Amino acid sequence: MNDQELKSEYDQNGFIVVKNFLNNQELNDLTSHLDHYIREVVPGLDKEAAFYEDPNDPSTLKQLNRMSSDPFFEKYSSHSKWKNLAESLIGEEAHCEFPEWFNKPPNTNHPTPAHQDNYYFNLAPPNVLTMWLALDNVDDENGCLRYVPGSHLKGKRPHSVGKVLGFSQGINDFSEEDEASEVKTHMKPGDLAVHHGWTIHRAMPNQSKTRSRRAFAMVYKGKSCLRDEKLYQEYLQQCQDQHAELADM
Ligand SMILES: O=C(O)CCC(=O)C(=O)O
Repeated sequence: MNDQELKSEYDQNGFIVVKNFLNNQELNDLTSHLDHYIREVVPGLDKEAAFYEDPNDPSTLKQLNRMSSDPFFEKYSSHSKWKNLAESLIGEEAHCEFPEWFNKPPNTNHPTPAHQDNYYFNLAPPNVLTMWLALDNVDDENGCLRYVPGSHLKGKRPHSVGKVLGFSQGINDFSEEDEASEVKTHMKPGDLAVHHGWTIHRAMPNQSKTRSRRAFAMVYKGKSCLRDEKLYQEYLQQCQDQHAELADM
């Protein structure tokens, strides 16, 4: 598919999947830097930047936020292959503040609640998207992403604070109708899913005993996006409250 066809699918469904977005060499380059970062840098990060399923077990690392403190990843966020696709889909100049990394380690039981990313970002106009690159084979068993097609055209849905660290809020009126229309994205390492800031998505827990479900992600925001500071500060407060509550459990 060319960029125009991808954009037309993105505009209609609110998400696209690009098979083999990275070739083997590009993927190896990225994964070797990720391995190095996880081995050398992550052990020294504070608990806002690295989330563990079990804080006493490093093998349960599940999420890395704000990876731009590392020179490789700071530069990677303006990688032309990613930025060009993001700008073509958004329709204007866009930039990424920091890369992120998501995992569902084997033998863990955390779902990704149904949510809309722009509920967290609070940007208007909502010219924002998330690019999510599979680093493992991703399928029903290990918790593939599930999208509600067209949901980006229907605006914001109500969310409430939940108990999944890293996903402070989930949609509280997720319906049977939403579930019936969901599309599951089965992916291979190097495949890319891209979703709009209002697209409803979620993922089931990883039910595999042996396979992880790792992904590298970058959020691109259009030049014209402005953040609603009041709503954003409320969101940050809710994250802090959730962290305090989970620490007490
Ligand atoms: O990796 C996941 O399960 C969720 C990722 C996600 O919600 C996102 O990148 O917007």
